[in-house]
Amino acid sequence: MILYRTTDGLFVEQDGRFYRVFAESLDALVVLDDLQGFLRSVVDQGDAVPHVDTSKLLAPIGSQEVWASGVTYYRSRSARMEESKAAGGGDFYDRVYSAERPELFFKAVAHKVVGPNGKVRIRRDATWSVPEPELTLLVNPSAQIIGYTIGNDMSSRDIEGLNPLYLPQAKVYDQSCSLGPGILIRNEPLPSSTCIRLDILRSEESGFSATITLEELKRSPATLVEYLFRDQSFPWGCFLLTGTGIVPPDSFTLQRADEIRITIDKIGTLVNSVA
Ligand code: DO4
Ligand code: MG
Repeated sequence: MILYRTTDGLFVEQDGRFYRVFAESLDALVVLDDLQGFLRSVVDQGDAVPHVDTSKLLAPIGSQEVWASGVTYYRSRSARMEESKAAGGGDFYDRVYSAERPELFFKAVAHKVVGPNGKVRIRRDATWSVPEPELTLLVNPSAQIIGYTIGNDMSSRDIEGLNPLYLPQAKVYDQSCSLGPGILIRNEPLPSSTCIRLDILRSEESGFSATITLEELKRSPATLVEYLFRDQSFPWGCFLLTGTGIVPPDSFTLQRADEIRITIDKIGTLVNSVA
């Protein structure tokens, strides 16, 4: 089942049919003890609506904070070691990749998040920007993973590479994160064969494409969530991006009007352009 938020309200999709979800907000659903069971009853009891206007999709977020994990794939470790080598920061990335404690950082609140077909931004003071396509967990206030969506952790690699302490500036700014198109509501983990695909189109032609599977994710989603909830509460739940395993070559930087398409099996495709 996939939950969508639109300007016309909330809808759940099952087997290609859409059902209206009568709930005050996404927040009211995330705090339920059994969201999957609740939505199943909506599908079982409700009449399907004839049509949902996908041009009205919104980012599937309410009052949740968005957090992100770092250096959870070998490719991210190597790319970051290289970009921060001159600044003497390279060793940090190898150490965090091998450490027991993961890297977790604050990424966004709703007003910095862009939805499906919206425009993500590159910083005006950055010269080297990339999208980071990441499986994203929806976690309820009891620290249970209740859903999965697609996240784009937009990153300014030149700023991050200057000094690891500049990470918040490289990562957190207006329109630096996108989420969507909907949330796959699922209590069970996703299979390790789950594929994440990134396509970047420039002038409607392929600029960069790559895929990776969850088999290469070094830490389990459950472990990432366990660390995030240590000494920290989330009354409305939270989103947690699980890190990127795809990094374009160093010669690549995003440009205005590029189109970013991120596809994850069972969830869908998140499409954004660059403002
Ligand atoms: O350590 C810097 C950020 C890492 C990150 O965002 C990632 O690996 O996805
Ligand atoms: Mg990232």
